[in-house]
Amino acid sequence: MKYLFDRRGFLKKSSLAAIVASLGSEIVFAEHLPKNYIPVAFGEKDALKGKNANLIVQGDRPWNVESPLDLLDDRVTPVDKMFIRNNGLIPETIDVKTWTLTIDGESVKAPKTYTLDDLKKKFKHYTYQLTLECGGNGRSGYFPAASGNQWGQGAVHCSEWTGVRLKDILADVGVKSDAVYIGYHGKDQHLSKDPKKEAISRGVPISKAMEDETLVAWQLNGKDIPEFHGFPLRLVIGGWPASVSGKWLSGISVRNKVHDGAKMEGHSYKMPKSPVPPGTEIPTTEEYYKIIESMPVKSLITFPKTGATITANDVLPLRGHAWAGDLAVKKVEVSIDFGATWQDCKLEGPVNRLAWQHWNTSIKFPVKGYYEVWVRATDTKGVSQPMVIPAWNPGGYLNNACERIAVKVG
Ligand SMILES: Nc1nc2c(c(=O)[nH]1)N[C@H]1C(S)=C(S)[C@@H](COP(=O)(O)O)O[C@H]1N2
Ligand SMILES: [Mo]
Repeated sequence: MKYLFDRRGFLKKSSLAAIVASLGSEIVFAEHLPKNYIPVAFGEKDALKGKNANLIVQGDRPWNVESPLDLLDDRVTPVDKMFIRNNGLIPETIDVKTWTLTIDGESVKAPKTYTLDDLKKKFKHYTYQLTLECGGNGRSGYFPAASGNQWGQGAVHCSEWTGVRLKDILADVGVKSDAVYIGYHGKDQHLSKDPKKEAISRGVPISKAMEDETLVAWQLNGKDIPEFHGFPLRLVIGGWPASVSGKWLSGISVRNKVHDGAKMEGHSYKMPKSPVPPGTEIPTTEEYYKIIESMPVKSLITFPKTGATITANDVLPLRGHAWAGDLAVKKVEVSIDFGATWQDCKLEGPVNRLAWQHWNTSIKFPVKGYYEVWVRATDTKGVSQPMVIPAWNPGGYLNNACERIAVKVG
């Protein structure tokens, strides 16, 4: 259907007859179609195709889709239940045969380009389960509302990624001693469709880039990465805001300064260095803000769903996951008395570093009535989740308050 659009992607009025032909029906009120308007039927592909019907749509341009917590019950998140966070529009055409990854930047000895085949043949393959949580997960808990997707707590997944280590690629390219940061480049388009603008181009310090678990991946849960999650190649970095895991990966720049790509500026993915009163804006300079690195400790109840009803004397099984950015979780507790007392849960170790951990317990309720179950995780440094919403911040990031569900015992 390419011929319907001009060079900048705008619909040509003259193509109305062609549109009608490909829609297979007349456009009623076509005379009211604004100039350059793209009918929804010709918009982006449907991100919900093949996805679980209960996902929550935050928006469709760009596509942002959240997982209700009970859908996150699997130990390894299946593709159909994974949240989607796009900043731009997915690439229109993807040719796996000609797809390349170019490593460049001030701090490489010489730029080098790899085909997908080169990557697969040249370097050892690794598979890791990695927790990717959007930095803005939980944003809807902040008041006054911070701008951005009003995520509940479902912008997180822990799936299994297969690829090669970024550090092996960087060793092959040759990195200079002044390297401090890497930044990724993806083939998705900016919402404006201006080819000079990137939708997002973020990165991490070179030390994080060089970790064993930092992958350049082509598989998700044992199959090709699906289109909306970055097909055919993706940078995957667990434990940090998922925005550093670049989808549709075509380039990595090794920088001699903090990467300055799209969404590294302003207060994007940054926290104030000291707390600010709710609703205030502060200058977006380094003096006031720091870039978010490792994500804070957090836990979810994925079974049962909030609102569960059980009969008196029944024992309620409870389970979920917990994670703590670069650290591990050492304790998960639940409370049924609004935080007055806590009971320890069974907690498994992670399958590998940076994978979420599973917890479970069962609870007997003393009498009939309304209860809330609260869950609280503590990381290996002894830091626990707050029971109330943590410090308000202009970007609405890092809300790791205890998750709570309602339970009725009747
Ligand atoms: N190229 C590219 N990579 C991207 C994004 C994007 O819009 N474009 N979104 C980022 C953000 S903000 C998040 S939270 C994760 C979401 O990953 P998912 O859609 O696979 O769940 O991808 C990150 N990588
Ligand atoms: Mo994100």
